[in-house]
Amino acid sequence: DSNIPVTETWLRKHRLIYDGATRHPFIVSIRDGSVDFSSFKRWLGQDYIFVRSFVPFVASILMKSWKESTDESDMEVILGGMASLNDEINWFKNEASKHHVSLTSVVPQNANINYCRFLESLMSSEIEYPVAITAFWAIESVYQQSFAHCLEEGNRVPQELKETCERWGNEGFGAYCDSLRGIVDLCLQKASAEVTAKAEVFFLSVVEHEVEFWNMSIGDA
Ligand code: HMH
Repeated sequence: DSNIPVTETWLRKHRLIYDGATRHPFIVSIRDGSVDFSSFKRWLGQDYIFVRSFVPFVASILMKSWKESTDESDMEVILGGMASLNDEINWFKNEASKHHVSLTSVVPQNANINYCRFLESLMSSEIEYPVAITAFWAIESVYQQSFAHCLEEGNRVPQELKETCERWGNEGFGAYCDSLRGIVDLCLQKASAEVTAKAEVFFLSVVEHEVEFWNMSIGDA
């Protein structure tokens, strides 16, 4: 049915894989309060490195939207994402000092290196805008859904981790992810079957990288 948005068909088709990322044992442990704080600190240091690579990736999408998008408002959504990354970097620095994590001495782990390399491959001018924006949406929405899950009714998130969950689980971030999803669906409505198939492959790659990233955080990779 062509009335069903592409992202909806993917989420139905790949539900189990997707839930593997948004309901990962690390996330479940934050939600139920059993989280190991050394895992949280490891995640914090590694994610700071990731976010630093994420900035140029988002910049590359901004460039692609300027060149390839047919909708002017795309740029504003992406620009808003960049602005929140600026806050995010400061938040990481502040959070790291609270938890006595030295960000300058964090050594990137394999899962992180691989994920950053993947981001870099997506910055190539050969990657079409619909494909890149699909990956961008998937990256943001896995975090949004993971941390929103932590905040659901009956959670036992430790006080020290509430702010982290709020950062990605808040309603504003949810609305931003919905905007990205809308852009993806519109782009893919107009895209060729080939580009759409490629976007689906990258969507799945993002989900796999996210699972590996959580695995690394719990020290299981
Ligand atoms: C690994 N995925 C990872 N880190 C993040 N900060 C996000 C997604 C969302 O910005």
